Amino acid sequence: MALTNNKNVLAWVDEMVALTKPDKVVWIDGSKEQIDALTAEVTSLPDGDPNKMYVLNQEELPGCLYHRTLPNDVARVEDRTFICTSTKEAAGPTNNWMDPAEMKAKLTPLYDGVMKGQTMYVIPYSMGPIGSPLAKVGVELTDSIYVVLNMNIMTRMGKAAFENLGETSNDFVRGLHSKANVDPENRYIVHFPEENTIWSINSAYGGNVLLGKKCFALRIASFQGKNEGWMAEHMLILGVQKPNGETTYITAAFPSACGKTNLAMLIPPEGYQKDGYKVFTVGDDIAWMKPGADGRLYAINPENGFFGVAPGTNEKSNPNALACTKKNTIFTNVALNNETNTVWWEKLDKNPPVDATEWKGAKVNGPEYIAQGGNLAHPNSRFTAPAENCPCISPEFNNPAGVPISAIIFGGRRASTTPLVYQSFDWTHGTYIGSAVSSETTAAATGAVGVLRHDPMAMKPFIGYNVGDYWAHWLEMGEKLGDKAPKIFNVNWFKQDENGNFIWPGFGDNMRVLDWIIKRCDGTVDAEETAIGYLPKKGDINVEGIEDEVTPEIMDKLLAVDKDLWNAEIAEMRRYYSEDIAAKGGHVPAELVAELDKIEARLNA
Ligand code: OXD
Ligand code: MN
Repeated sequence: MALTNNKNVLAWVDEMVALTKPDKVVWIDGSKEQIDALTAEVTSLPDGDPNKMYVLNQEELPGCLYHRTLPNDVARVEDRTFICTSTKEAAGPTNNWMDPAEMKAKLTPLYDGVMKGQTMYVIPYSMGPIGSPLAKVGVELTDSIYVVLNMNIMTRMGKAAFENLGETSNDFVRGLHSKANVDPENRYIVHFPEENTIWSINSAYGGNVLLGKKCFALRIASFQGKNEGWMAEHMLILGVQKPNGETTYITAAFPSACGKTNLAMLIPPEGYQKDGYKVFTVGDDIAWMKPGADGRLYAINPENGFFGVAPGTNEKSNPNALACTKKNTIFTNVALNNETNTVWWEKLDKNPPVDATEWKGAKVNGPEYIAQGGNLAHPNSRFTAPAENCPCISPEFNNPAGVPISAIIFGGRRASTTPLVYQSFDWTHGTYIGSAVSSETTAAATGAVGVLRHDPMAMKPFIGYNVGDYWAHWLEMGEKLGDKAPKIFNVNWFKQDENGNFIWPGFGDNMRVLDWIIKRCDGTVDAEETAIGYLPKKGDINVEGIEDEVTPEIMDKLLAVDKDLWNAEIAEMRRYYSEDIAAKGGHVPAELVAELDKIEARLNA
């Protein structure tokens, strides 16, 4: 039975049913009975069925399920992801583009009758706490129970999501997903931002099919944010509670594999814990931010769970994330320990299961398989875990008003050039710093130099419109926020010495950098004015307890601003703006080019 009398929802569902022709349509109300019944159905499928999910050891992992996707379908597919705006220019140089009508003509035959013999699930969901002025409604149509069960963790799913939609509102995002034949040649992840619509076909991997996440909460939402005066960003949100009980909220944007989930769930060093510092997680991947009544920028995490990378997660690297996965979690493409019917992944511990099933489904001897160079878990294997499982989840997680943001941090993986931390002079300079976010990959085998990958604001794969207009929107937001704007910082946990060793311990010790950032926001610490921004003065990064590792000489290296390297950095940014962006239809704001001139003048003064 339809769960809404919203005319636009009903008309669109009818239209998509006529196109995909399912045998049955089931509206997902979010009730436990319905979830239990779907779980029973999907776990009783025969082995070998690609949709099959498995029940794990219910004593050790209560409520946990396991699933393997097809080997050709294990990650987001950026080359098959499209932004279909009415002009190519509106999509800009960082997106694949096709004319919306042309794309629909191409995909309609693929969707025609694709759900024959199957059930279509209609999933109403809210991104953000239901009733929050920052939240938005989505409806995903899918033929996958795996999608329903994952959306149940990642979003506020079910009838309640329709509560505030009313009969005539058109403000909901239409997502159509079919796994179809999971055919990589016909796999498309397509966004029609002007129509609040997403079409995803021929994939069953989370990042391509949980349409609330990257597709809605970043690509569509960034477009909505530009038009409606708010921001959708690829940012974690954390709160640091100080000994006086006050909490400072910070967001941070890093490209993939730079430790967003780890920073979001950071455990402070012992000295900080003794002093009474606590870190709370509001989100690990996405922030929606809007000015509040007091003029400050407020953020919510639109998600309700964590879709985290499993390999590398362990008791040392991120005990809080590991704790999240102990109940009501869905594991995808990790390895199975057949003896205990539990899960395993690389770096979970030093004991790979002897009786193992690797991520493609073959029974193997774990230690031998690894010794031969195999991965038991796929490197992009995932856990889908409810946020409420997180031991350090913020008490403000469900606050409809969001949390006021004092600082925005950008960062990437840079072996040299970029110091451990620095602060922008102002919002415009901070926007420049965001536009310059990049990460290096090192060709370890040959010891070759790092290859720089630009990833502005860590949003390159997720900006739903012209990247230059996105930068302009950042500048406009700064103007609107004025002196209430968060301060903007850049961090680099990945600086190396001449021998390629990391010289900053990272992980929990990143708290020491957050401490400086918070003091800058509170106005309780001075800074060194340099050509690139404000840097910590000598002695202002607390190294108590790590003095042996981070000596004054190392700290000097961590905070060095090398004139030649920075001149090269500026030259590269000029090339990037002109060749990669402007020459390809991106509108680089003049204010950002002016920042390059200013940094260069200061460097060479
Ligand atoms: C990502 C993710 O790819 O969060 O950024 O999955
Ligand atoms: Mn992400």
